[in-house]
Amino acid sequence: MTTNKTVLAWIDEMKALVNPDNVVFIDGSDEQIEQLRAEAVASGELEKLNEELLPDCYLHRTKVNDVARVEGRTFICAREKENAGPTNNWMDPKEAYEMLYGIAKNSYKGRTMYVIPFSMGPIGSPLAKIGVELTDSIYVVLNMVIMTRVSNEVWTALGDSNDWVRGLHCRCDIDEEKRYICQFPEDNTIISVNSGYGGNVLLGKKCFALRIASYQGWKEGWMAEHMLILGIENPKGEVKYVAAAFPSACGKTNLAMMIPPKYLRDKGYKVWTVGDDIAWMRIGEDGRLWAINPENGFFGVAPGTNEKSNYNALASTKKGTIFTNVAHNLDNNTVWWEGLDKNPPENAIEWKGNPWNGKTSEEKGAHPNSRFTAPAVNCPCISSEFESQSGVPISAIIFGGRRAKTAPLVYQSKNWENGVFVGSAMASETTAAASGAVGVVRRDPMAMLPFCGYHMGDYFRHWLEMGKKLGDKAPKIFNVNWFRLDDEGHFIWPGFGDNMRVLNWIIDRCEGKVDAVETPIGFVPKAEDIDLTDLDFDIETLKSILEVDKDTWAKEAAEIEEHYKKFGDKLPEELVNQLNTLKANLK
Ligand code: OXD
Ligand code: MN
Repeated sequence: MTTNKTVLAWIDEMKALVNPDNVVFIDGSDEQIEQLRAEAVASGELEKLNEELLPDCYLHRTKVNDVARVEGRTFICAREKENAGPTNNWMDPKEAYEMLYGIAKNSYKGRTMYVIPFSMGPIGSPLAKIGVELTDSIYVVLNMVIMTRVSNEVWTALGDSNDWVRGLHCRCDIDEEKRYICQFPEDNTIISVNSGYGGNVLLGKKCFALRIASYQGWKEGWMAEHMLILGIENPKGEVKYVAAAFPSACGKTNLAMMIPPKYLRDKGYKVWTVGDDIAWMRIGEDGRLWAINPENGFFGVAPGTNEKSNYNALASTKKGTIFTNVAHNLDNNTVWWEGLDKNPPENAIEWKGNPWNGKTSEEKGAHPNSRFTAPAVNCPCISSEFESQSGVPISAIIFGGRRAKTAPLVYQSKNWENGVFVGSAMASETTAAASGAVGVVRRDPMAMLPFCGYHMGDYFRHWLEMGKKLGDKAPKIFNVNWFRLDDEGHFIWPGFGDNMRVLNWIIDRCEGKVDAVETPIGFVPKAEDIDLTDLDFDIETLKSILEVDKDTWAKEAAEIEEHYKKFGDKLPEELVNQLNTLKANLK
C-alpha cells in the first residue's frame, strides 16, 4: 500500500463518486491473482482452459458490441481545442469531466473497486513512468498484471511524488452510446467508461503509453512512439537495435519476433524481441537515443498467428495467457482461431458464445480482432535487455506501410530531417490492394494517427528538435515496404523471415559498410548488396522492387501536399521545404 497523499486523496475522491461495495488493492502476488482468477471463473467472466495443454490460461468473451478500440469515441481533452489538433476528437475538459462523472456516478454499486499500481517500463528505470488504474473488472486486473509491472514495489518507487497517471475505468452497462475513452494530457488523467475491451480499458497501453506519454515526451524532451523494438545479433555476437513503426495490419508483431532464414541462422544471425508495439526513447548520457518497451506482455491479434507466420508469438501464448473472443474447442478445452491451422474444431463455441462447427459453419469462430494477452517472459526470443533499466541504444528507425506500387522495398532517408518528412507522409493502403486493385491510401504519420495526444504539427516539430539534440548520434531513418504487388496482385517479396536480408542491409548502412544509389526520395540499395543466398528470387525482380518511378512519386508528392494542408500553420517549414525539394528532384 501507499502513503502518497496525492494517490490517497484521488482514490477517496473517486470512491465517493463511483460508490463501490469494497476496495481491493492489487499487489500482483500469486495468491491474489489465483483468488481473482477463481472468482472470475465462478462468475463466468473467465473460463479456465486445459491445465495440461495451456497451463494458467483463460478464455474471456466481451459483449458483441465491444470488440475493438473506438477511435470515434476517443477524445483528447486539452484546455484549448487547438492543442488536440486536426487529427483528434476534442472535448472541453470541464464539460468532459462533468459528463464522465455523471456516467461514472454510483456505477461501482454492488461491485468491487480494484486499485492497480503499475509501472510502464522496468520499475525504477529512469525511462519508466507510474500509473494507478481503478477498475471494476477482474478481467482488466488480470490483463494489467500481464501487460504492465504490477506490485507493491511500484508504490515504493513512486514515494511521495505527484508524477503518476490517474486512470479510471468504469464498465457501467457496456452501453456503446455512452462509451467514451477520454485523455486529459494536462492533468495526467484517463477516464474510460462503458467498455470492457482491451485497447479501451487496459489504460497503460494506448491511453497512457502513447496518448498521455506522447504529450509528456513533448513537454519533457523524450519520445513515446508506436514502435516495435528488436535486436539483431551478428555472427560476432554484436547486437544492434532498431525501432520500427507500421500502421496496423502490416505485421509489426511478426517482424518483432521474426526468425531469420536458415542460411542466416546457420551463419550465426539471431533476432531478439524487446517490444512489439510501443517504444519510449530518451537521449542517454552518451548522446545516443535509448529505448525501452514500457509494456510487460503482448496484446496480439490471434487470427493469422500460427507456427509458420509467427512461431514465437504462438509459443508465448502457451501459458499464463488470457484469450479474448477466440473460439473455444470443447473437445480438449483449448482455443482456436482462423489461420491457426487447417483443422478447425467441430465441437466448439464461437466468439459470441454460440455452438459452432468449424468444419461446416460459414461463420467465423474467432472475431477478426480477437486477442491473446501473453507475458513477454514466455517469448522464446525475448531480449536479455528486456528488463534493462537504461534500455537499448537505437541504431535505426524504420517506417513502413503497405504500398502496392509506390515505395521501394527499402530506402534510407537523406538525413534526420528528411526522415521526419518520410515518417510524416507515411501511408498504408487498404487490403483491397491484396486483390490487385490499388487500395485506398490512408496517411498515418509515424503510425501515430490514433495515438498522438496533441497537435500533430507540434509532434513533427518535436521530432525535428530531437534530431537537432541528437546531432550526428541520431539513428538513421529508413522506410520499408514488404508489400509490393505484381500485375496479378501477388506479393513480390517473400517477407517474414526473409525481411532479415533487408534488416542486414539497414545495419550495414548504419555502420557505413555498404554503398547505395541516390534517388530523388533517398538512398536505395544496389541490388547485389541485398543477400539473396538460398532464396529463389532473381536479381532482376529485386531490381524491379527497388525502383523509384518518377511519375508515381510525382503523384505521391501531390498527395502529400494535400495531406499537409490539414496541419495549417503548425506544419514545420522544414517539412514544407522537404516536400519542395522532393518535387524539384522529381522534375
Ligand atoms: C494495437 C493497435 O492493438 O495498434 O496494437 O491497434
Ligand atoms: Mn499498436
